[in-house]
Amino acid sequence: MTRSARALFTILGLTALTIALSGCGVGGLSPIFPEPVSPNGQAIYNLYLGISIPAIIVFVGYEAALLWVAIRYRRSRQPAGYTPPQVHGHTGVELIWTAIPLVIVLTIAVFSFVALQNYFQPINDQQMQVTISGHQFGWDYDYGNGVVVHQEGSLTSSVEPFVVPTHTLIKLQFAGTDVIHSWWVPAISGKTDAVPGYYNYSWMKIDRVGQWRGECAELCGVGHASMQIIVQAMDQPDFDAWMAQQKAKATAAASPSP
Ligand SMILES: [Cu+2]
Repeated sequence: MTRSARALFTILGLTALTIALSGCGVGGLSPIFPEPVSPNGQAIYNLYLGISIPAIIVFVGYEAALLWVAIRYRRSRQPAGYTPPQVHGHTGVELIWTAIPLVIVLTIAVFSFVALQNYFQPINDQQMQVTISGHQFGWDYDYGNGVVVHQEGSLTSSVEPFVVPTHTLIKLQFAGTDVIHSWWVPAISGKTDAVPGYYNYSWMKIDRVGQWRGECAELCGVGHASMQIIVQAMDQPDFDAWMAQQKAKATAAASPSP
């Protein structure tokens, strides 16, 4: 094996190892798409697979053809002074390699547009609404009943979870109080910017109990890394108990004993 071939295999091996290790989810977010738990997250997941699988097939096929030509027709196998056929333009081939990518890009555009229309518009039939505001550096979740969860923390500290009930359509209203942040929990929905001055909207509906991780996806300053997100879904009775506890805490904080 030549030196360059060995170097190539080393790089490929290290890349594979990096991806495998970061996929373990030791503290960090996985580079592999997580299993979606909300219908809008499922829509992104389906698009992701629909685009990635054909793209991987095209990539592997193209690279294999390129390598085959480069090896099979390499200079050392040709007679000395050999000049390959000189081809200048071919209307048929040029039409084909323009039309195929055009069809591919238009197909992706149509599917993306349909997903955006179906799953990423503000909703009106919500059963609950939470206002999420991003600030330097953390998130506040206002349930609209006096309870606000403050979420702040990096990978090494504990992060207060944003608690939601299962089987409930929750409208999310996003605001920014200083600079632009972006709320992103890959398993639940797409990135939604929290912008000062106006509201952005998204929603979630989670049908099982669990915890999902996310983080601020817009570089917002020196404490950006401490804008970690944890969403915790509980069944309705557990959620009601949690909410009662939070209400008691909020009342106690509002009226401290003398
Ligand atoms: Cu941020």
